[in-house]
Amino acid sequence: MTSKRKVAYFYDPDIGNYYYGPGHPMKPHRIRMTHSLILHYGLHNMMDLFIPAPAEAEDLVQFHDSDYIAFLRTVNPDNQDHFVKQMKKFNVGEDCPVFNGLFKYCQSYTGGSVGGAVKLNHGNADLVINWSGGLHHAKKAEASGFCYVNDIVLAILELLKYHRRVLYVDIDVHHGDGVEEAFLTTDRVLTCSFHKFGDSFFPGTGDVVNVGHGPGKMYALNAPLESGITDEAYKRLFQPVMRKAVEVFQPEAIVFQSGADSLAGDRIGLLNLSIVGHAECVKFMQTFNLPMLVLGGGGYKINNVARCWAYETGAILGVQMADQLPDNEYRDYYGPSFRLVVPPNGDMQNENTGTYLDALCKRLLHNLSQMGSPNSVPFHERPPDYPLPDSPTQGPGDPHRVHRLWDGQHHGGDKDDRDLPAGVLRRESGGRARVDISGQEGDGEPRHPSAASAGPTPVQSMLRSPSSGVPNGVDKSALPAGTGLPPQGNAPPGPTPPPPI
Ligand code: V1D
Ligand code: CA
Repeated sequence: MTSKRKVAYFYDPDIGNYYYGPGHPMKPHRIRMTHSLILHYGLHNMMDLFIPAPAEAEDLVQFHDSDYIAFLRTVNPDNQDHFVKQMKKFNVGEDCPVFNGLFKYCQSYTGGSVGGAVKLNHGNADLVINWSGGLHHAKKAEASGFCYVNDIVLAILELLKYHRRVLYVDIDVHHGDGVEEAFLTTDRVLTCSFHKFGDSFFPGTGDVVNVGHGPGKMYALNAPLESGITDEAYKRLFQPVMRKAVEVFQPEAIVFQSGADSLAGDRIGLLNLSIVGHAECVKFMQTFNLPMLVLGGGGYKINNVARCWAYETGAILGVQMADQLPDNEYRDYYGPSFRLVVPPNGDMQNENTGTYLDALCKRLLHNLSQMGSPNSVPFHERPPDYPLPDSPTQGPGDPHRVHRLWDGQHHGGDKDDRDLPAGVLRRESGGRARVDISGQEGDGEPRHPSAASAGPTPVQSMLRSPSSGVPNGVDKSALPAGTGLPPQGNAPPGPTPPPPI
């Protein structure tokens, strides 16, 4: 049943060239490795492939501060010494370094996520995958945890133009703090994060008692975990909580952050999930048959990240994949097993006791029961879409808009007799945009891009007054009418105390 859904996949052939620097755990090369497996398993034949259109500064300021975006656009490794004060202010440094092409990187991964949301909004896809997205820590005016621009917040804002309620699910080992914070006071987004919590584990937020504020109270759900959780234990918590979340919140779209640092053996994460257990989560969310955006996130053992996201692409498409990895240009990364599925660590202790997980599950189900039922207030007005090429908002003075297609450029590929969605360019077969499965030559080490970011162009602030009722950087004008004031849900008159944990 799930395999009949129309799946769109965003991939930028340049993404693997961005390089955070020596010793940094975040390696965009893992996205290229994932893509290579997807191609060599033949999964690309079952999806519509798109190159993301870069998100422009004016799009990024729908969430972020304009001076922060202007800084990201301007700073580069050669001039960063002139930006010492701003780097401190915007938390750019060790975790979030300045590297060549930084702004283009942000434009690319964000373009995939927002372009994916546009596709879902227009019914041009039922499910969209962007493995380069999912950078859940970025704040309104601050980089954090390897994340600069929060593509997830921007994609959810886009989905909210067409969908009353969006469910956000985050299985990265870290708390999805940037997304939670952005929507902390609205009842139109339910954020749910499962994460390792305690022992100063980054970012240190996401305790079970943090449930949201004001109209958004009970619309933030946090599942703090101890180290070593297994597939079986995770499933026992994840499935009932997500089933209940969908039942009471009645989302019209789902955004799923599939961070692969929750896998066993990750260089930073401390959980013990297998690829099969990880994929069970995305498959479970797919059973609700709602428009769904599937994003990447963390993941620092890059061969396992590529295995995991390729396996999940197959799972989404309903394909049973051979365990023997197909030959591919990154073969050397996958030895000695050369298998798709790697077992979890049998020696690792699951520090989450049955008693703890039962109490946590009960507490989360209780929190969800406090949400009240959503009402069905219709949309009165819808904010404009991102402009399409023939949009009247594209003046001659706006060169960025001329060739801009928000839902990406078609990769070409083998589907020569496919009906193309309206407004999507098709490139010539064998043309520049055709997928090159040969990958990069040489030793497989990421190349350092030389692309310099654009010059210092000030970004016009599109943010309205902060008294909008949707704080934390979310521009109320970007949300459909009624957001934030008053809440949509029919919350019960008074909360009942939660069960102990
Ligand atoms: F080990 C490192 C080497 C070089 C640079 C950074 C790191 C590193 C490892 N872990 N940085 C971290 C985490 N940072 C700290 C800092 C210490 N300071 C007080 C904070 O503990 C950040 C971990 C980020 C995880 C990102 C993510 O996996 O959640 C993610 N999701 O989507 C994209 C990334
Ligand atoms: Ca998480």
